[in-house]
Amino acid sequence: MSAMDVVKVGRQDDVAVVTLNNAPVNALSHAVRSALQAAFHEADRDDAIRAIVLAANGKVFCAGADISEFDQPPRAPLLPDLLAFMDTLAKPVVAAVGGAALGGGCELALACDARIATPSAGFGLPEVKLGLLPGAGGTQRLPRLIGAAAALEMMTGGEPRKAEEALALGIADRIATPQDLLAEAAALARQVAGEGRRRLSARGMDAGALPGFEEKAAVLVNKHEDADEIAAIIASIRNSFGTDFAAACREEQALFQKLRQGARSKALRYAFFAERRSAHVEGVSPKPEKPIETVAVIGGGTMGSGIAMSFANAGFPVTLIETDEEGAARAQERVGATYDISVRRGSLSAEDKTQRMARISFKAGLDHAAGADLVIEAAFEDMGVKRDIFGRLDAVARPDAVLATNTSYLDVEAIAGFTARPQQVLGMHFFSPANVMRLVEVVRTGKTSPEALARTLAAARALGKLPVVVGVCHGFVGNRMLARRSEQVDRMLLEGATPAQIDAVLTRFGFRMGPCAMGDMAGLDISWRMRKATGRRAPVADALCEAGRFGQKTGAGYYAYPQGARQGVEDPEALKLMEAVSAREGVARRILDDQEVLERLVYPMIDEGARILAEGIAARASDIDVIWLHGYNWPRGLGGPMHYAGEVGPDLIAERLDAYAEQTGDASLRPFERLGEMVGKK
Ligand code: 3H9
Repeated sequence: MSAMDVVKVGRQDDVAVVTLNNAPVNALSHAVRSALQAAFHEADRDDAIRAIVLAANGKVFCAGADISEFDQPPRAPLLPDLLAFMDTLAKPVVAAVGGAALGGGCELALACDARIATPSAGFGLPEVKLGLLPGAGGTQRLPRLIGAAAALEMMTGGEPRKAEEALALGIADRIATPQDLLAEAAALARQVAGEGRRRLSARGMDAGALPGFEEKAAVLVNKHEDADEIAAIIASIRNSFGTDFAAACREEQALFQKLRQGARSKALRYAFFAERRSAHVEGVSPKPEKPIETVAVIGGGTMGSGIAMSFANAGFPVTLIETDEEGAARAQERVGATYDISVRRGSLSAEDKTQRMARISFKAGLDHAAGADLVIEAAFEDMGVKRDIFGRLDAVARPDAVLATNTSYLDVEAIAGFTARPQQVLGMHFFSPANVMRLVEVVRTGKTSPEALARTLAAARALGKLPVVVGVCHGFVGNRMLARRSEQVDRMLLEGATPAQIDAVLTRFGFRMGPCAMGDMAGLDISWRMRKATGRRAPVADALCEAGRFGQKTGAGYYAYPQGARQGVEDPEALKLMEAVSAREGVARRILDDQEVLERLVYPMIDEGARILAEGIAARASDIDVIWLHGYNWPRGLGGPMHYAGEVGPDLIAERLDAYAEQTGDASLRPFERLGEMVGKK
């Protein structure tokens, strides 16, 4: 698209209409900024023009700065310069906002003299989610408009305000229907032309703008110690209390540039694009020919119920199938009880609960899957059970239905083989709790058809989930990498580390929970049973389970949980037990330093990620990162394991893994020979 096309200029009598036309989201690329400046300049010089309306084509008014330009050297006109130029115009500009005005897009609207919004429009400053502060005058103009405390909330929360709320706050001056938006904006522009411009830069901060700001700021500083962007937002808003608008804007830009160049914002921007990139699957259309409309879920346990709720929440009719009437009744109770928790917390109205429940039919017997476009099996994790279900489903389900399994570990290729339509079989690996977690690993076999995949991905996206396509292997991407970490947890406990040390290392790294506390919460017996079934060992975890220490639910695991406590405390008994296991296994105990603990937890996972990429189980390193960000709470400010590997350097990681393999005699630590090549694979 040429620079001329990204902004269109038209007229409504004596009002120039400047329209953003940069699909898909009207991001303010260099071309758009240049074209906007030229259009404003022209309109200002034209004697036949009294005022200007700034409008936009498409669903999004403007998504702000073009984030993909942040890794390149800045090119004039910069966005702050463009907005400063708008302040110099003789004629007023009114923003006609028919969709989301975000980040620089919101700042662009704030640089206008007034804003008219449609009911579905919104205003937001989400820069904080990218580790940034608004860098085009937002920290100066917004406090002048709505007060410092309200502006602080918007900038540090990052969530947009809907039109009605924006009107109440004073961000929007009026609401108009989409049909009347342009005409009303033009009328308001003419009115402002008669009254004189309403530039926020010319307005001082009045005393009413300040109350509540410092109290809110103090709370935020406490809560987000490590987030430089929060401190920068607070500092920059404080600058707005002075009268020198231009100097405060210069300071804001300096803070913005510093954050933009930092590792945290780089990782957060990477995560933003990684999430969107994962939606593009080679050979698979983003729009299926026949979208999924009806769903059946087999198995009303925790997973099945959560999956059914996800669909019901998004408006899909769902049939939740159990083996008998009692099972169906139990599932209904379970779903009702889960919704009740949300109602009690105030996050769901009783009316919404009723509506959602009404979308789920609780039935006994597989025959009830007959009408569904998509059937998801969430039954017991056992190949015999899957064989039976998929064999019978094949006879019952519509010929064009997609048949999915929610298995976490079993071979989806083999499950597809239980049907006469393997091209319509795939895995949908939801994460627990399925009604909350966004990640779904969508497992494609060698035979899965592009249309079956397209239908599944579109359905998952309709639920607000983040589906990532992966190939068939034990544990798929996430659990396969996790297994490498779990091996090292056990190994290091055997060598002398403590659960508290391991957990503290990972929480300092940025995880919300360490692996031992997590294991105790989930129950150690689940993986113990799985190890026994597959003939694998984890000497420390096995010994804990043999002693009846299954975690929180038994009052003891890696930690002790006295009197049903949810937070574990270090337990001398557990440590004694570990010492005994070390002696039995002939492993000399020593003190491991925290750096070794961290590297042995994280680097083997990265190594496994590289193997996964080399095998084509994941298409891109960034897909692996999306899985870890959304399925396992990898700290977002570190981008994901593969992004982190790029920052640390794969050569160093390989060197450290080699050194640990040498030191411990654990050959599983030897690095993959193509580690460096794979980490760089975009
Ligand atoms: C900023 O403004 C800084 C300023 O304060 C100061 C500057 C000096 N840039 O999300 P979608 C792409 S920082 C470049 O799937 P939706 C996206 O990658 C910015 N590209 O659509 C995707 O590409 P593809 C502050 C962008 O309808 C396509 O557009 N603003 C940008 O689900 C569609 O995106 C933000 O943080 C961008 N800014 O959601 C807002 N935005 O098709 C970021 C999107 O190749 N954007 N793309 O995969 C959003 O939150 C959502 O995109 C939005 C639409 C809600 C707008």
